[in-house]
Amino acid sequence: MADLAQLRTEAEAAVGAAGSAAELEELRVRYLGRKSELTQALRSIGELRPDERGPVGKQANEVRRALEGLLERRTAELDASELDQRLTEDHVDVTLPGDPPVPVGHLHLVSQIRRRMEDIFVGLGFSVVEGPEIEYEYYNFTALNHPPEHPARLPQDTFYLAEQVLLRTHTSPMQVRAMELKEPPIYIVVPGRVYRPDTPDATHVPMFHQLEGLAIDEDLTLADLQGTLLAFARQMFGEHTDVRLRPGYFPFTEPSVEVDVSCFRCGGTGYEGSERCPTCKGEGWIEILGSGMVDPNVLDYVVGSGYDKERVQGFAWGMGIERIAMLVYQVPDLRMLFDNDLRLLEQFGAGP
Ligand code: 2NM
Repeated sequence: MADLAQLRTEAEAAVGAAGSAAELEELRVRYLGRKSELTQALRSIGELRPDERGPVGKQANEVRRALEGLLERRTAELDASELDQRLTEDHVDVTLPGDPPVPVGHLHLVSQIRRRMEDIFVGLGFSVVEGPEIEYEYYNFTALNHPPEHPARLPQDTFYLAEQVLLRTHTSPMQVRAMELKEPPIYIVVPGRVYRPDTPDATHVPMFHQLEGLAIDEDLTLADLQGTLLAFARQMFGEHTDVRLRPGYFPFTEPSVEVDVSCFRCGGTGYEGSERCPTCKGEGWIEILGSGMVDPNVLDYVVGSGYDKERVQGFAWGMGIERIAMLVYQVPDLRMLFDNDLRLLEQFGAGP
């Protein structure tokens, strides 16, 4: 007859040291299985003397129950520690930034500047609106107060697709559409592609981007235009920037003004040390856009929508996005913005 007390001690030590479910299963077979000493002992109780059968059977059953209980507890313990381990090792911090396996790209310089401009004007209360690139001559010229003989209408200066249908030469036609669609107040900016048949050089390409703005409201004046563009200039070029308005001419505004910003490179001095500032060519000022008070003739074209010209005034402006990008990124030749040479593009990786 096996020594049940010793068997129990040995089995308890083995189960306590087991480190996996598989090991525990092995031990269950070894100590409680059909061929185990304990099972054999229980089976052969009948062969014992009658007075031994009671105490031995009792002890053997106690050992079996103790081992069963121990195996169960050890199984639960191992399950729990395995879960703990998985929880600490496998945790994923979803707040960490991504770690992409390949470098991510970024928006083109023109798109970056376009978005910065949109953000600034949205901050000033303007909405961003887009319009068709294929336009009617009516919206591109007629409603914008270009007389029939205006030279910009000639095929030398405008891509015609059909009679009275063209590629827009500015985004202003969408501003006429906006005025037809909605009563004042209107505060919109219209970014997008525009087309003019120019031979490419350092300052001309046949397709470029504009961002135009339009404000229509009661009692707007040139001072509102100046304040709006000053706020824009300071956010775009730096808080110390000044703006200067010079008289200009556009068919759709009266009066019209050319807008300069003080040079953000030399601070308006025109000098960098004793050298002429290369950004403003020594001028101290840089022309960035054209603008003016919307000509009453333009309002007349949309007056069907109930504008009271005695009270409703407007100002508008147009600027080239590439021109601003060239200034900000110090790109010397407009064509470089269309070459898509990575040696240029990879220098300006801000933002997606
Ligand atoms: C410019 C300069 C001045 C302009 C005018 C209008 C409209 F629709 F209100 F008549 N839109 N944009 C405008 C005025 C554009 O670009 C240099």
